[in-house]
Amino acid sequence: MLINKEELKKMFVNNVQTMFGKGLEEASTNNKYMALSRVIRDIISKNWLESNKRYTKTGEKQVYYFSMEFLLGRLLDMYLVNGGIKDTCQVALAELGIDLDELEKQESDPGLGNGGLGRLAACFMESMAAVELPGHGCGIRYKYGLFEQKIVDNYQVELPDNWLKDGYAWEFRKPDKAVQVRFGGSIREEWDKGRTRFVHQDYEAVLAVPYDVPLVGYRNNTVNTLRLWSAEAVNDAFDFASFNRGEYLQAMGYQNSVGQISKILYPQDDFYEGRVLRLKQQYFFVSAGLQSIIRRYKLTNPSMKKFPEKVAVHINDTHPAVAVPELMRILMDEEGLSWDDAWAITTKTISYTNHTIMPEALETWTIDMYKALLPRIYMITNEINERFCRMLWDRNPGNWDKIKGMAIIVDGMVHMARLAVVGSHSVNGVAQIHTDILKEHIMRDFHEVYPGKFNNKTNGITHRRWLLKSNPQLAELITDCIGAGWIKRPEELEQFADFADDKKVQDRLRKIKLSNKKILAKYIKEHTGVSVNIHSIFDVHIKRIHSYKRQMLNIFHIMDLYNRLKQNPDLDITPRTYIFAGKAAPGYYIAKQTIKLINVLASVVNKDKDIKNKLKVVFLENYSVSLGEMLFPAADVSEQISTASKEASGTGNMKFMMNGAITIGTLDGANVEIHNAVGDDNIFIFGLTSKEVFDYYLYGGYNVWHLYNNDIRLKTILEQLVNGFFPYEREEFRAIYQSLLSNNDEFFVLQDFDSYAKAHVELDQRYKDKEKWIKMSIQNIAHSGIFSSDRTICQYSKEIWHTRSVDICKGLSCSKH
Ligand code: 26Q
Repeated sequence: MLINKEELKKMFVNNVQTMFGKGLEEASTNNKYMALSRVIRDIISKNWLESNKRYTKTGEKQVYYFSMEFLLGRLLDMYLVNGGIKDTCQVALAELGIDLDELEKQESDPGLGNGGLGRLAACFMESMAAVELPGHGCGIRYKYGLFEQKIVDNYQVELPDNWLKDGYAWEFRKPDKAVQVRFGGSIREEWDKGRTRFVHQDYEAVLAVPYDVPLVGYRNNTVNTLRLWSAEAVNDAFDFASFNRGEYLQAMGYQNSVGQISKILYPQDDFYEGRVLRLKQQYFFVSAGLQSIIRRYKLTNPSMKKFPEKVAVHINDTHPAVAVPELMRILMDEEGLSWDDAWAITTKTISYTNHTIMPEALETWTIDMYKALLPRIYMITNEINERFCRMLWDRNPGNWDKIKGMAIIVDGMVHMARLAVVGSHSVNGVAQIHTDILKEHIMRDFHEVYPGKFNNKTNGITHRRWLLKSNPQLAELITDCIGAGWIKRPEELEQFADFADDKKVQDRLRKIKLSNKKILAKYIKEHTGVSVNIHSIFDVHIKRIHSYKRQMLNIFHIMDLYNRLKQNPDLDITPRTYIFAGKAAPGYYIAKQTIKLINVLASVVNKDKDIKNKLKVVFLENYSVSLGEMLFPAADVSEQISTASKEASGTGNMKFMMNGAITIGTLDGANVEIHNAVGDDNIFIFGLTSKEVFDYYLYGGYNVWHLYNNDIRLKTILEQLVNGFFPYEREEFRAIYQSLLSNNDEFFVLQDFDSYAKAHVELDQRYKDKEKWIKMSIQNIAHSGIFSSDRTICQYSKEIWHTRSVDICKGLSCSKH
């Protein structure tokens, strides 16, 4: 993006005047932020227009990434960095006596996602623009994003996330591009020129209005689009005559119910509840998205034949899986295609990523609900199911059990993952081990039928947000060593390994880490009142709170350390600061109790003089993208300790590694690949393998009481949960105690405790060798390039979407990856 300093100043001051009627002196920080964002918005729109024109002119294949969640993070700084105008902007503002950092903090951090899946979508958007791929997002403009978390009396309290209250600087409302989405009613069949026509009647129409957010590529001219749909009332959606007859309440009821659709993001992740509003949200944005894609396609293409050559639709988990029957509906009912032609186009167009193997996350809808809300979509889904089951029958005549286990509609339920597999040409997992588990366990039967559909695409993160933007000092050090090529070609980070033995580089890296820890320590003091020692090990565990992610294992280990320090205050350990952050789903009792336990434990440990400040525990409230940007650069240790086989990939693990933290983790998700990348010496691996976990589930043989009775550390810790050890109600943590002991410790917390504790001892010893540690840190950074989402996106592009492979992808798709 091109702008010089003086021009920028002029536009900025002018905006302050015209937008707020104020001079610079009177303008508030927020006024100034709004004025600056207007300048940037204007600059971006020029390139945006150009990109769209280019796409139309060249007619190249477009990718549409459908996702219920986009966890974008703040955008101003990314726009400046990617646009190459950050320095200009910083200097221009400084000359006006304004600190850019202060303005940037004014931006709300839109929480339109729960966690990994939503953040992955946002990283993908950034990378697609960076590698000049015509890739756009399609999602929902929730009025309220993921709740704001407050800790009150040690407990999580949820507050609404009103991110739009001051207006959002980066969205462009496009009312002329609105489309209608229809719910309910019934289907009438009519004969028309020798074929059946399906007429949807008595439906309720909703207007889907798009809000577009520009996605700016790194120092190129690409600006892609994230289109978020908002639900509004259609003026003529109900009969005004009946309104006049006094059915005022009914009319108002309609207005209200429409508003609900895009009002709130469901706050569960990896847990499914069959709520009709959720299905409504799904169909709402999928239908609106597909209608607008087809409208655009038809501007330059006379027939639907070439649709799969021009359009790829990717569905982020099964949440947008109604895209399969919806595309069929549009192709058949609106474009007049036959079933077979429509089916060929649909399956060639759609591809699907699976993000979880947790059975409780799999989406299924009751037939009654699905049919009542989406009558035509139900008919089509039913037909897809019948044809699929017939095919299965031909392959396995008489094998009802097998067919039942695979049918899309069975026992009164519609299975969305099965619909997604059958209706797409590609199914991918998000890390090698996860894809293997899909193929061998969860989707084994499907893999047998469609072996060619299954493939792996290990997740990635955008190194421009998670390193260049959030750790500018480290970025500068790397650039000083290996040049700036890594920003466009992250595989070049590898060259940083050549500096592992360089004393000056080691020293600079140490200082950078310390300075990032200082910033975090200040934040911790301000937000929790706890003073932490910046020379202690910053051991960070940040992610959604979930039993399978095993925050409990970390807590138990801290409790054991505390118990040992109480017995022997001179115990030779490096001082540690344990930092937690993460949200629990509001209805997930054990997860909320886990947060409470961390906070209660923190209150015991932090004020105990006996342990001589060797241990501190903090829980930071309201984990978000912005908080993550402060935490990853300040971490020494990255906790990635899920029960093996349960974490599909994880992406926080990659953010830590890229910022030089050392992983302590199980062989789960992408930890396996991180381990391969850095080697045994640069990571601490412990615990059961996924095979061992599966074997326990299959053959039994695990008895939690055995461990309870034979390991005094575990017995002590567990009893401390219920014996009044914590200065809280004695029975407060009974549920956690029970969940472990009565359910035979479903996630093997006790089983992995000993090897986890040993890994920590090893880690502690290694940390004492300052030089060894910093070398490990350099190795981690240097090998993090393959975890850039640029690499991931290039693989999707080449192997799934078959979109133009641009130059920049060349180095990234080498056989090594
Ligand atoms: C489904 C139905 C109803 C309500 C909510 C949901 C729902 C919402 C969000 C189900 C799942 C999610 C999110 C899942 C998720 O974030 N999975 C994570 O995806 C990451 C990106 O691939 C992986 O790195 C993580 O391992 C995986 O847990």
